[in-house]
Amino acid sequence: MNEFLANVRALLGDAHVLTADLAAYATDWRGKFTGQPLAVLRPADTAQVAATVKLCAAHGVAIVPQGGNTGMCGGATPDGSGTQAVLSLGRLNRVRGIDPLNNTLTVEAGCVLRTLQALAAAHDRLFPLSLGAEGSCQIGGNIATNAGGVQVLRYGNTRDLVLGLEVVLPDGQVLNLLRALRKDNTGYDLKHLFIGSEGTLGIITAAVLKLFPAPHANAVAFAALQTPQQALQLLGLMRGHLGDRFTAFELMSQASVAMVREYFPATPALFAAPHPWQVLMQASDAAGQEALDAGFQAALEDALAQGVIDDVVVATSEAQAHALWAVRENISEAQQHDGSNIKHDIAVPVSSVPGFVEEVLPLLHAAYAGVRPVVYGHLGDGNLHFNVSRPAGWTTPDWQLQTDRVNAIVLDVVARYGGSFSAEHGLGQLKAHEMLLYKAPLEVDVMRRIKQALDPQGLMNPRKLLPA
Ligand code: FAD
Ligand code: 2HG
Ligand code: ZN
Repeated sequence: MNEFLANVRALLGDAHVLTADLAAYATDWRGKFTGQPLAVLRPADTAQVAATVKLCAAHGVAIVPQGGNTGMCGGATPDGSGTQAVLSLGRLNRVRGIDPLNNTLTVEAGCVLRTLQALAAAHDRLFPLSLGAEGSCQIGGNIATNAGGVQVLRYGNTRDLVLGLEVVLPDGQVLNLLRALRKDNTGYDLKHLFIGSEGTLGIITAAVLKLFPAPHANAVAFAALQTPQQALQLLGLMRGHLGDRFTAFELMSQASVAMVREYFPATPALFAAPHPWQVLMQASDAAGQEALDAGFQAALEDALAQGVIDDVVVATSEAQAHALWAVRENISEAQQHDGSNIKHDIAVPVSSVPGFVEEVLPLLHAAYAGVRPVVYGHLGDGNLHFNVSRPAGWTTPDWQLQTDRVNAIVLDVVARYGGSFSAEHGLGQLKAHEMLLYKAPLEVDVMRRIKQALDPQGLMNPRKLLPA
């Protein structure tokens, strides 16, 4: 290891091979996983990433790629052996080019998502990926996890937003797939192998991203309703009125909103009395505000007239729209303050969400008196964060010991609905084991064959995504 460290220092410079004060790199955002990195390596560009990976391969050093370290599944956290190097992508933060006529942006992996959104806006374009961690997550991490977020309903998830990639393979070769084409049927589309591969097949160093016309009009509202079934009806109604202008549809249980109000006391009460379920909606349009407002208003009036919603608050300013969004975006952090919860990031067909929720909740309550399910998420995508907070009187460690049982209660029902045990966060080390429980053995086997073909030494993010 000393020889490896000496060589990598010669390559990157002493300042970019960290072996002390590594706490920020050793623990995940949730504080659930802590590892012990051999070192943190901070290459400056693709050539340095390639040379570093070659050096790791020559010395048999395992690599854990790390972007903004906001992942939910411990994918960017090394194990406790002290033998794995964290490869931090933060210095690869250059914009290589923007082509407004082609509607593309070519950037390096370490660019922070919010800076890319701002860059697109400065060119009167939209880069639509949007999620609570956007101030610190990096585009490389977004691509490696195929992140979802709050505008998938209209624009798709990260996979749909990537036209080209540059990847350093586990042997240190640079695979240049940086094409800015919307049509290209020349064999297997290799970029899709790396999107969502969570650092297990190579290191993403750059990408060509899709841009869209900038929305100049926005409408945001928070609606109160009684059941997820009504929320589903509302989704259909809003889309019927607004078509593709309807961009976000986020469901929240009352417990989720109450938790935000408890830990963020400045959060306003939006309705006179609590309602069992609430929905945050957004529509946007490249054309004028008046036409959008009229369509949005007509849709909401229709929903009220049909009794689909009980009440609604429509934002009348940008500041109010931000305040409404803050209620939704703060749920995750509120749950952190409340003590760790047993997370489920599940997907079922959109039409099955109400049935799924109605089936799981009684099972949980029967198993654990006083259990506090905090259910919210991207209903428009059939993706719920079905996070189960500990019952009153339980300590966090005691509750964590229930993880396998709680997982089985929730995920067995997900499986019966033909759903997914990880809709948008990936697997990392949190959910890798579920592969064996809920994926067909042949599917897992094909994944293992791909891993073996690209990473025969097994050095790229070992034991993440695929269980040992
Ligand atoms: P990291 O956490 O650093 O890494 C994630 C995984 O990608 C790891 O396996 C890592 O090894 C790998 N990786 C990172 N960079 C590279 C690279 N360049 N090449 C190869 N592999 C790499 N996720 C959603 O999908 N939707 C949401 O709505 C959402 N909301 C969130 C809200 C909050 C408050 C927080 C804290 C997180 C949220 N997330 C959400 C999860 C997280 O932000 C995303 O998964 C994000 O895409 C991770 O990016 P990152 O740069 O932080 O990656
Ligand atoms: C969100 O949609 C994120 O807010 C985080 O995906 C979900 O913390 C979670 O479980
Ligand atoms: Zn989410």
